[in-house]
Amino acid sequence: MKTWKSPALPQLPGVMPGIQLHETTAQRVVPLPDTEPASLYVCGITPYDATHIGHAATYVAFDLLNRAWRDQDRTVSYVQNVTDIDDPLLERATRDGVDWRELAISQTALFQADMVALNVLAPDNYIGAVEAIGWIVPEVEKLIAAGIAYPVAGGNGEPDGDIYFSVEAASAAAKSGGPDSPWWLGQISGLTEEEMLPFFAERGGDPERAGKRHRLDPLLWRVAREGEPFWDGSSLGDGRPGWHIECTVIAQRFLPKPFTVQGGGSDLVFPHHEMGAGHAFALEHTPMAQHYSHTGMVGLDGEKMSKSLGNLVLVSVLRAEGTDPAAIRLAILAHHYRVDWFWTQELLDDAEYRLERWRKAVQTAPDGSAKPLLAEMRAALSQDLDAPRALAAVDAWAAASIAAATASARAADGSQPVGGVAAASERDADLVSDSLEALLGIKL
Ligand code: 5CA
Ligand code: ZN
Repeated sequence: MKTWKSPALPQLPGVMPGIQLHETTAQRVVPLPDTEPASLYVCGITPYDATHIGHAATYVAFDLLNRAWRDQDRTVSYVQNVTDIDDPLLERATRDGVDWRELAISQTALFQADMVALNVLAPDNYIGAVEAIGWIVPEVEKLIAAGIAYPVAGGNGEPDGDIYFSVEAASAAAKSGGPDSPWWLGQISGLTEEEMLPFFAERGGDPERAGKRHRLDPLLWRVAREGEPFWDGSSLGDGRPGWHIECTVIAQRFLPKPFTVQGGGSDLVFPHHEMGAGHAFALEHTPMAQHYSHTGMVGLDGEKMSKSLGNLVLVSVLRAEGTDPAAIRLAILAHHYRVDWFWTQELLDDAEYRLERWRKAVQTAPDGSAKPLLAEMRAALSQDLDAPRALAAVDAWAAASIAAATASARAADGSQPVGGVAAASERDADLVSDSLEALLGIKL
């Protein structure tokens, strides 16, 4: 699928120090592996009702990582999917009486326009589930041949032949002699099976489906149903793929095995990233990713912002109302990516005020002030992408710049003695602008 266009980044003097990032499995902040290329897979949208502030916050968070890596002069390989066939998309299309393809195409286009407006760098490969079906089918066949996937008999209105992934067979196969990092159910999420069950049921799983070997076995291939779209599944029969296998196959096709960072919101830890890692290990005998990173959930009025609840603040609606997208980005960056937070109008007002102040301050950037600011921003971002700390450093710099400008204006009109005030410097102004653009994605 076509991806969007990224602007060239300004080159900054020096490089970002080694990046530390929280790791979900280890539950602590650790140094990121420095294998080349730096490779990133971030789970993309299911294209109905795109793009709410929660989505935007997740993509802005991993955009900070992308920018930090580029600031280290690393080669970055970034892949994102778009789940352009899945139950919730079909349900929405049916509810609204629209063609599911039209819905997916229009919402994907809207998402991409939002990403451009928010200055989120594009992935190198943007891949739809539908275009991946031809790659997924042979992988599911491979899992069946290995005894890790199995068909379920029909009944209760379900047809014969849906294919499921056996979490027990996969855990056993991985434990018996894989390399250092075998997968087992719970490796990524750290949850017990009892804790997994409600998440599994809530997030697309079917624990009660009759004929499964284990209640937590996830779907790999859903055979065609009356009135549902389907594709040729070769020996699997006509049908469509399950959710987790989509991301595993796309990631393994376009990125190293394992790749560096798997990203997404914390709602994806279980079952999506747990099962995706299980599929990856079963297929390739390597972990899916070296590092798992998850963002907090953004909410509205006390609840998680979600398409199913309908409590959404859409980026496209804010833009249509004339909101500066840089202010939306800045409102997001005011929160550490791992915390859960709630969107409010006040946050946007604060961000607009901050942006205005920075734009004013850069006109009188004091001589010699840019390099220390750049170092502070790099230090903050290299420590678990601490954007709020980077913003605080820019705020302090802006306050000093505005104070210096005020003092030199007073000196010029004779109301204050001359001396001790750094002159405004164009070189510093340029370096501050470039630093904000390259590291934070904020254009002054
Ligand atoms: N298509 C799947 C991933 S393969 C999916 O989860 N799509 S989504 O449209 O529901 O979400 C897209 C991305 O935004 C995911 O990474 C998800 O974890 C993240 N996300 C969804 N809701 C929120 C929220 N309220 N706050 C923060 N991130 C969110
Ligand atoms: Zn995914």
